[in-house]
Amino acid sequence: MPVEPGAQSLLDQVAEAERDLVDAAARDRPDAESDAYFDAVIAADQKIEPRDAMPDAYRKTLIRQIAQHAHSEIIGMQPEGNWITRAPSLARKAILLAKVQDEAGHGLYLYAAAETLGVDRAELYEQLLSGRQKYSSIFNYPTVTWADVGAIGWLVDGAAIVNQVPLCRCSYGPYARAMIRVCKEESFHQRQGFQSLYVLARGTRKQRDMAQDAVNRWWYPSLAMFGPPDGDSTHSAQSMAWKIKRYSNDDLRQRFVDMTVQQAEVLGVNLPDPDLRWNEERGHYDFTQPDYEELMRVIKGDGPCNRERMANRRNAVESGAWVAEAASAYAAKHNNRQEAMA
Ligand code: FAQ
Repeated sequence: MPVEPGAQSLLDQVAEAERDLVDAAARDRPDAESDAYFDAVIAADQKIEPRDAMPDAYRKTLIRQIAQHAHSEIIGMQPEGNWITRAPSLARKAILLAKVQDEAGHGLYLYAAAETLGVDRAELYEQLLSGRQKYSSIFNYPTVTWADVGAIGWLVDGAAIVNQVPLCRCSYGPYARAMIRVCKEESFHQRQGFQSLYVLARGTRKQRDMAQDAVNRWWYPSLAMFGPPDGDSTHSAQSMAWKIKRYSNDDLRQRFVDMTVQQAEVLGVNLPDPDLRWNEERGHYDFTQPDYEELMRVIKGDGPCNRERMANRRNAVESGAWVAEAASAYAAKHNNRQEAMA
């Protein structure tokens, strides 16, 4: 659309004023290569981007956490993937397939976010397979009945959301942005789990027992997902100072309990904790802590399904190597053609 003559000069003036503002901001801002810039960005609650200088320890912490998170998403496909062939209806199968595919997608965004910190995805896979990097303890528990799929959606995705919504405000831009989409999808996952359990909890006696049994088995492992208690958490204080983590492990665990008690009432299932009760003074529910010694054993590789999960992962890498090679060859050919045309 043509611009009227008077309007053009106004637009030029606005553009010039904007340029002045940007120049002034650049003059006042410390050099993006400097430590002062990093400190100023963190203090102002802004985002650190891949091109910015950052302390080595900040970079290492992010690589550790984002890689562990990415590994959790892809290993996390296994417990529910176990039920895709046995879902009780076509609709449930389609929903479960979509959910498990979403987890793969989350892994991909997260590996991509980790790569912006200068590590190679292949290196991260290698560290997972060699046991040097971990994945969430929760995925080392078995899915023995169909109700476990509902309990994972409701409790595990529910816990994941409580932990991950604050990560949308993490100080590292690529991680924070990846978490926005992940959280939207996890929220849908949580609702489908709730809905699936809701149906079972209103079914036959056997279905109701199955739903309750699944909740009994997933409750404490879900509480343990939030990590060790604050007093034993090695990384929390520094990660909170850097605004990677926004809340401590115990604060998030409490938030999850407070939210879940009311949902259990709507579902009509019992949470397996005789000491769970509202504490008027604290304004929170009191609850029994999970077994943190068990959490440490599971993290170190000695949970009910650790060996099986890693064996499946290794097998997927080996038997799928030809697909990865073909995809890389195709991408290289496509790039070469694009470059030749350019
Ligand atoms: N499992 O000092 P802290 C999902 C380790 S995704 C294993 O408190 P930090 C979606 C910790 O790494 C679930 N290891 O550590 C889904 C550290 O070990 P290191 C994954 C654990 O990092 C749903 C040591 O203990 N979510 O569910 C665990 O400050 C359904 C000391 O702990 C994320 O990764 C654990 N539970 O806090 C998919 C979220 N807890 O490295 C499929 C991002 C602690 O010193 C189906 N991560 N450790 O040897 C985080 O928010 C944090 O990393 C925490 C741990 C909160 C997990």
